[in-house]
Amino acid sequence: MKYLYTLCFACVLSGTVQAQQLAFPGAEGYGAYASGGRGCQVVHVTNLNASGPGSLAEAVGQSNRFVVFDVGGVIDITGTNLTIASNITIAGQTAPGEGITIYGGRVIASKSKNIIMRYIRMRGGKSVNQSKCTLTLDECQNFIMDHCSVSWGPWDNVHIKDANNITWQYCINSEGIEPQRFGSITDGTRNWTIHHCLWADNKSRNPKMKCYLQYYNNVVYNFAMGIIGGHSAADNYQDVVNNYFIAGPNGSAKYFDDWTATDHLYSSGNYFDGNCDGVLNGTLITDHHNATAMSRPNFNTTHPMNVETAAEAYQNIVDQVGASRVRDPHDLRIIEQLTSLGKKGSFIANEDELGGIGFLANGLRPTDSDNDGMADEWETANGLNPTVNDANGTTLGGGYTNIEHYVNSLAQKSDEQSTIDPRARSLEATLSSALNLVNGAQVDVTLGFPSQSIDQLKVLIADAQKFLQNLTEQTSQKEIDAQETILNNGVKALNNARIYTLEGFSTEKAYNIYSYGTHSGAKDADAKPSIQRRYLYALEGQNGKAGQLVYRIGLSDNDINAGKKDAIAAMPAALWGLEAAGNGYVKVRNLLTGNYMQMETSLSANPIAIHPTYAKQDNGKMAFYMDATEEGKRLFNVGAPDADGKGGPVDFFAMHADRTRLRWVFEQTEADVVYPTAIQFLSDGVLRSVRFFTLQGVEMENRPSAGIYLECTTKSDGTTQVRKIMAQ
Ligand SMILES: [Ca+2]
Ligand SMILES: [Ca+2]
Ligand SMILES: [Ca+2]
Repeated sequence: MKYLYTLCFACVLSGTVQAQQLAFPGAEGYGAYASGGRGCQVVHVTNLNASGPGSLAEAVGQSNRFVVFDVGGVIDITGTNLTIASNITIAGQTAPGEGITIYGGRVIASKSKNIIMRYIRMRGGKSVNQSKCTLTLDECQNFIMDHCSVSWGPWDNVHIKDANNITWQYCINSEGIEPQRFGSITDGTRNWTIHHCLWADNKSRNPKMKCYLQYYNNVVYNFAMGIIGGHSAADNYQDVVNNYFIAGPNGSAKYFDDWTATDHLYSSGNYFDGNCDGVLNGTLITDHHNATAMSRPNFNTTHPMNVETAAEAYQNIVDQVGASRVRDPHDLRIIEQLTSLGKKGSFIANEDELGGIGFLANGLRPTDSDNDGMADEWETANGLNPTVNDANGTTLGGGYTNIEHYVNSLAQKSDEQSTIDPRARSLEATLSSALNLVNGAQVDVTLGFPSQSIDQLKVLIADAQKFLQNLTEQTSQKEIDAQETILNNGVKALNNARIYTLEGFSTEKAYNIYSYGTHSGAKDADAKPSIQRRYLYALEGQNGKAGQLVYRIGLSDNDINAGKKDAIAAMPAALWGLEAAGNGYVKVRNLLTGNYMQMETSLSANPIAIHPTYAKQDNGKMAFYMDATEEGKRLFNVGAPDADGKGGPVDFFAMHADRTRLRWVFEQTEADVVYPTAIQFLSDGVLRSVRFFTLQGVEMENRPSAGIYLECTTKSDGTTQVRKIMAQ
């Protein structure tokens, strides 16, 4: 999958303009003025991979980016960390379906500056180092995290040391896991606002307040210890205003704990409900534990604050805390516990107690014709141009770029609230793969699907989504299975429709045809462009006649990225023009010789699905094919196949290869297509009769106008000779 992005015209870096421009409407507190990736390159996350092109890790790994999501689901980063650079907006609310969860590893924005992160779930889990946290923000500056969910941290859920100008709002911090099961730890963080956050099922540190902190309108639920003082030699300052502390099944009355005189605590409007009776009926907190009681707030700030009563904040949190555009099953569980008001909830050892991370439904990416990150429908409704990249325009005013207006419009509960009925998991999984197919088909730049076929599957996807939304207990398993069958048939139909299309190819451009390199003993998955590129190119034959196909090893991606020039890629003999042809053929013509290769088109939309095959050395010839994986159809070949028509592994050009190890890539180059004017045909012997065969071996009445053919010649002595010719 290609890594798609739009150009950055005027990336607004931190502090250069509009110092008082809010990160987004509703931003409050010390992090409210972060500008994130405003004006920066729009980068699409196109897959759920842990790394590599199209991944979230690659999107946020470099500074100055505005990140949107074309897919929804779980990004499993087990074994790795995901690092966020500076001047980044992560617009998780753009993810279709049930949104994005990062699972299995740490998210780190330490020492980074100016980040807006919205609608992202981060669930570390048991594979995270036991002394580490799910999210680490050490020495981070100008950071606002909104409608996110952070859980399953072994040490704490969040580690935030010596950070500055930070806001967390409308976030869930829950279910810290073994060994500590704690919420968040800090030391030395200044100018920090936490408001409208839900802290649930953490034993302690909700958070630890060894810092300067504004803490208003939060709910802390089911804790052994609630908020913790800094209890350090250095002074700390805490404004704790209008929060609700609610005991759960593991509960205690230690809503304030570990405070000493160095903690300067301003406490006002806070309530504690410790009776676990299913009703919100707490009493006003009037004690300060052992902290130094302040009679006025410590902080006299000018940034926006929307302070409600503790009871109002409780309701607001129930309604919208977390990545609540579509809440995932884990956040739904936490909200269900909270609203039980003391009846439900527990500390957990790790996610195994919950059945693991589970599955998130993907959704249909809205049509975005110019791929600037803004949906056509929204662009049209707002007077923007859905065929021109105007993401970073400021047409809509308000100090925000156009794409900021777009993502801000998505920052609310979706109409498509869905949770997965256990009986429909298989249907959901099919739906997810169908969505991946359709989403991928839209963005792939190589051989594509007919748009009509994509639309047909989209209709079936919409039907399945509607079916799932309307699923009730009365719906039978038979009906669910029938829906899945319909969708599966639609997926198959689209896969079969891959032939006869050249969407994405320009006949004005040339292409390199190369495969990825492998090594001896390699497995299918080992074929990587970083190892080597192996080119197919044509030599001009004797007397300017038919060319000969040659297979040569070129430089690896690593070499090319290091600045080396790949001589083979630059040779006209290695450059090919692609043209659509009738009757399901794709014509591939070599730039040097002008000769065509002809393909029986079962080309996949995804180049990795095309595999070459080498035949054994039969009749002194080396056969060479490309097969389409799904159906085993021959795409083109040189030479003759062996008896089984497939060929087996051979040593060829000092390289061991077989049909499973190489992947073919058609890569557009900058060269224009200029063909030689005169093409001569190969001819020898006295011909009595000539029959022409396509590469599939189908006899043809007349010689087609172009292609590579097997020529079957019957000579005067009655013998038959079969050989390849290339002709125009
Ligand atoms: Ca109560
Ligand atoms: Ca658009
Ligand atoms: Ca546009």
